[in-house]
Amino acid sequence: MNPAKEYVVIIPTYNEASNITELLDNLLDENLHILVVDDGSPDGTSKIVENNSFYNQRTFLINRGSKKGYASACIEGFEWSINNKYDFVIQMDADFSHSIKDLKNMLRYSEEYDLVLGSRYIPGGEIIGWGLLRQILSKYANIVARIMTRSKLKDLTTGFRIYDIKLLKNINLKGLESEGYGFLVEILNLIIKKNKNIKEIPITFNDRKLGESKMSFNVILDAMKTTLKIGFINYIKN
Ligand SMILES: Nc1nc2c(ncn2[C@@H]2O[C@H](COP(=O)(O)OP(=O)(O)OP(=O)(O)O)[C@@H](O)[C@H]2O)c(=O)[nH]1
Ligand SMILES: [Mg+2]
Repeated sequence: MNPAKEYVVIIPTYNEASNITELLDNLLDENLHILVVDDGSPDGTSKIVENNSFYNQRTFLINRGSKKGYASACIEGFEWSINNKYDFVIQMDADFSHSIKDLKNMLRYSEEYDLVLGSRYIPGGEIIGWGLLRQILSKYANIVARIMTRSKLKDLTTGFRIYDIKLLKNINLKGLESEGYGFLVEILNLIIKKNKNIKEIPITFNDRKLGESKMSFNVILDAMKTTLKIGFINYIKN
């Protein structure tokens, strides 16, 4: 693969000032383009992006001004990537839970598949640093998502992905309804229905070391509601 022009990394951010500088440096070292979609983080994340030496050359920013949520940040990033004629879109968190080492491995498969998923739940994949409750919740969320989407994929809630832009162009992004992490299952459900080639690659997911967690009971409840709704619609449609 030639990452010089056609790959863009979409990074949604909310209060990631402690992580973003190092992450941008690491991604720029890999010769990738980057779009940060920030929701007016009070900690000045967007200022740091604007001060990056490659700003508006290989590092780009959409500052949405106020907290509008993870899903719509990703979707805005996807639309921007289509408009700016990239060939592949990498979706990645800002907090180093997703590693550059795993990204390099995933990139080896990006041209062969429509979607590459960084998977925590296939052999070779792991999670480091999560407490038992969060591990159980994530594992069960995935079991439910697998049943609801009738898929054999093991990690449907991973936010570490590489999409072929043709795939994103084929999806009605404006029609995606769920906010938060339910969106990960919602968009994957549409891709599964289109019988696209999806590849899961094992990753090591590290819990964030810096910055505050945004995970909460409401976020989990919301994602669960979305997943059940998707399943209900899938089952009544056939
Ligand atoms: N633009 C935007 N980004 C967000 C929002 N919520 C979370 N993010 C970003 O989305 C990515 C994933 O969110 P995280 O908070 O790391 O979620 P998580 O990994 O499930 O949980 P923790 O790491 O424990 O916080 C990170 O880069 C966040 O900064 C939001 O409302 N708007
Ligand atoms: Mg995180």
